[in-house]
Amino acid sequence: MTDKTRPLGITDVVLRDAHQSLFATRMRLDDMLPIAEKLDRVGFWSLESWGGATFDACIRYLGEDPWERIRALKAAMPNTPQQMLLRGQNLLGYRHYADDVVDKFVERARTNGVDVFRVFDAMNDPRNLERAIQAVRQVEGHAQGTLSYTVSSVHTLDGWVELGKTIADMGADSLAIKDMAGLLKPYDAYELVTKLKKAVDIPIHMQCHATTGMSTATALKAAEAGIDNVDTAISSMSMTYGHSPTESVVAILQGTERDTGLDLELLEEIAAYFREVRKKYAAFEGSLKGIDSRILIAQVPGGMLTNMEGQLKEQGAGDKLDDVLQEIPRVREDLGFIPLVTPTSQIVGTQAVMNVMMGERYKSISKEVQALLKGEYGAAPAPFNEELQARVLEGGEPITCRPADRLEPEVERLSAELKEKAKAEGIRLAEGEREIDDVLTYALFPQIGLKFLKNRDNPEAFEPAPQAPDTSATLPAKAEAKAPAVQAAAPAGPETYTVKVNGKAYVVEVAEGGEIGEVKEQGGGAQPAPAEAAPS
Ligand code: PYR
Repeated sequence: MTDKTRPLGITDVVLRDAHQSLFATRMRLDDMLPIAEKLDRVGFWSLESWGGATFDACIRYLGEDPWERIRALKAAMPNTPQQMLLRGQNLLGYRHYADDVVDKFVERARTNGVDVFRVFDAMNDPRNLERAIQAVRQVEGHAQGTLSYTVSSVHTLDGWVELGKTIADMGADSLAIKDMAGLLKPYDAYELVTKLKKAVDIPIHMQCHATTGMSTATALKAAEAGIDNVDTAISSMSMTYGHSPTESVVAILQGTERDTGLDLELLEEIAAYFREVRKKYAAFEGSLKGIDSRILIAQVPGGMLTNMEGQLKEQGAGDKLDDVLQEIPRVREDLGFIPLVTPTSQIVGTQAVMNVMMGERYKSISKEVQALLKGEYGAAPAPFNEELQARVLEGGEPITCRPADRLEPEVERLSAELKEKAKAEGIRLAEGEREIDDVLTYALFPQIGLKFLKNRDNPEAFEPAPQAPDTSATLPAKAEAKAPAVQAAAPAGPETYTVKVNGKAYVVEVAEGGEIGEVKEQGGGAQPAPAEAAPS
């Protein structure tokens, strides 16, 4: 049913996808909690605050327990539904997990504070969404099924509507259009939302990335078509690789039938807070300043482009970017026009880089592309390149069932395995009902999960917390002389600065007297490795 006179609902993504997209998922809980009370007062339909790459970033880089994070956020914002992004059968990792892991993970996420679960699959294979959607319903969460929007010769408006119907028939409470590369054009969104609203009777949500510059216009046309809810990010954490600014969408709709009713002044207070917080994370920011029109042609998510630029530069092949951009659509076609989103964006991107760097297409085929061609990730929107698939199958048969049907239950085995390792290595696991949370951390990320559990109380094992920039360091000598109080309060010994060169962050020690001391690469680079925390 289409009701074009209801207020448009807003999901603000500042606590998850905004910093995942803008500064490699590095925002810490300590920078979220001080503003939680204000965020909770806004009246957002939901706040996206967990999932996606945040779990990985917490345990890999920040030394923060992701379970503790969601508990703290839920407690600090009791009036606002907390939303997470769940990669269907991949949960928050990069492979398919057995159904019992999916069930347990969803149950524990719900218990720890998640209300709304946005569930997507990188192949758009509905069989990969089914179990997670059922699991969310089982624990009385809001199950939002997702269309991972992409553009190709096999993707049609009718096809999207059919997929939407399939997801609604699975029992989803709402349906999200997830436009991770910012490819959904405003007038196409109008048509898509109009058709979906006629075809399904669950609310429609939408997230568009701003990278191509179309997202706010797309939100507006979707609102005109009667969409129920859109994602935005508070203005100081919006645009480029991220999303449309919340305040702009709120202001555009003020006084119209879709007026969100949100308070711009309160939103501005929140924006002011994040304007300062963001400065601390400058070392992790990508280089994009405005709009990347290359994405309109290459049709890849913005984060993927930055990762690839970084990868190529590290290999001294920065000049090969254009070749790789031409290769990506060809690899994607060979793999059945799959959407590009975690983990398929990394899989396609890496193979495209390999094809270009080796000077020959598929001279070597990555393990992940082989798995994909064997059907281990599910069905693609179009047939795979037959020759390539035959080469990988070596006479064998492809998998045509739901991939997780081939997986044995894993929770008990992993639980026993972790306890044994914990005993052998003197790791203290969480007690009582929370012990299973540690098992799930280990289940999703066996190596870095174990390393995290081992070092949970040892911040030294992780990236140092970012500091607010020391603005006094940039003042000329004359101004320094005017600020003796600051000077007197400054700690003795060397000052440290973060300097960014070619997308990598370096921590530079400057001794008293201005002598440059030790130079260390910070956190292994400013951009996440492709198999890790790529922005959506
Ligand atoms: C993620 O899977 O992390 C996305 O943001 C799509």
